[in-house]
Amino acid sequence: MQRRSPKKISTLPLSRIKSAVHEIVQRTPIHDIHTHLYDPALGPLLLRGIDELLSYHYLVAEAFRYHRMDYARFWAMSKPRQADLIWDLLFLQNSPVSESCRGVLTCLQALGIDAKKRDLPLIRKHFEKWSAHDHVDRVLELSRVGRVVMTNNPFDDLERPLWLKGWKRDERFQAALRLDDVLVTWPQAVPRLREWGYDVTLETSPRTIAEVRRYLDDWIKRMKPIYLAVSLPPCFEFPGPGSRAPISKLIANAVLPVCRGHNIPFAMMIGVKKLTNPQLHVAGDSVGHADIGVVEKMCDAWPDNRFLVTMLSRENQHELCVAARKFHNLHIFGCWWFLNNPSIIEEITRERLELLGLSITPQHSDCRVLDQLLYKWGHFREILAKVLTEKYTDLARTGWTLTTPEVERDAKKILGGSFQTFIKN
Ligand code: FIX
Ligand code: ZN
Repeated sequence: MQRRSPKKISTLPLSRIKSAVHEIVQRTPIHDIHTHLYDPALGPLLLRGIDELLSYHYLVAEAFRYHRMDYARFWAMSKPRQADLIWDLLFLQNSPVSESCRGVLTCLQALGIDAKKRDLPLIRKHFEKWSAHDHVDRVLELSRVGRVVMTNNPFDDLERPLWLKGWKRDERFQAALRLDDVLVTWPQAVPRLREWGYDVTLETSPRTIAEVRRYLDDWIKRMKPIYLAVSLPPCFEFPGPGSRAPISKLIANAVLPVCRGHNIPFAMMIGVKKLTNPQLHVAGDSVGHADIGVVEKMCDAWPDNRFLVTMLSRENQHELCVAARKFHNLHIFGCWWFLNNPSIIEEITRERLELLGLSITPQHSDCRVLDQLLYKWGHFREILAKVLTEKYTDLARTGWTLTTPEVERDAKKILGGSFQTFIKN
């Protein structure tokens, strides 16, 4: 039988690269590997709608730059009243030029809600008609986000009982077991772990280490997390054998061995200065430059562990790329928090592609409000398409030819595929 020659796939001419890349990046589904969203079955834990969008802690911090209201008085206000104040200050009295404000408008536009009338009560009415499940379906479809990784914390008094009861999981929402309470505030964690039947003491004795491992095993079995995660301060030090600090001993002797045993990565989010202004609550965290040497030494000391790392300081980004070139058990991700602005996203994405090719996950959304998926990914896709177009154009100018399936393959990797490969191997 005559073998048919493989279908000839036409190459992309220079003139078509831009439109092809933009179209492909726009339609490629996303694996959003770090958010604060929840399976809709978890009810009120999943924040959604205009009042949550406006009272997002990024906008709270920005609004306080325009008013001197007593902090306690602001926090005593209801969410709708906080939203009214923020809408007035950041959208009506001043043009909403900040990324967080523009994001709210992008969400409304994507949902087909007209903000031009600037009628907040009318905007509220639009959101009232959607049930949580319909809202989730609509936003995931519009944002083309296929998978969302949650941030799950057994120390959260609202969340823990829901996990103990169990529910039929929405497979679009994957779990990540968060360890800040155990690792960063160990003294406060001890009594709670003991209350839950884990025989731990403040001293991180071998018995305590064994019991922390049991705690991790129990929650890994319950949550089936795709990674364990912790947010670390800029001063976090290498948890070497001689370290005395509980966090170091717990990471080295409990977390990393458990991650190896379950073959799941450990995610370190490094560089947060917690509650620099405590009166701003969750909006009060700041940023500090961390020592990249800690990341390098951990990747070197534990070659059988896989590390997902994002760093909060812009000044850490280039050295994080170089560290990733040295260790294939290090996968870097996201333009986190204060980096999630177009000017910095473009700079970081460009340097990552130039130093690491496609072996990265350049963005996560960190969404706290469901609707934010629409802006955090809508804005990022534009920037990614622009940077990728430049890179492919550079290639074309060397005479290299590109096909549409190759661009589709690359976009899929960058928008979650490289992460999926990393967590599997
Ligand atoms: O530690 C984290 O997961 C941070 O992303 C959050 O604490 C932070 O408030 C946030 O949502 C940033 O985008
Ligand atoms: Zn986060």
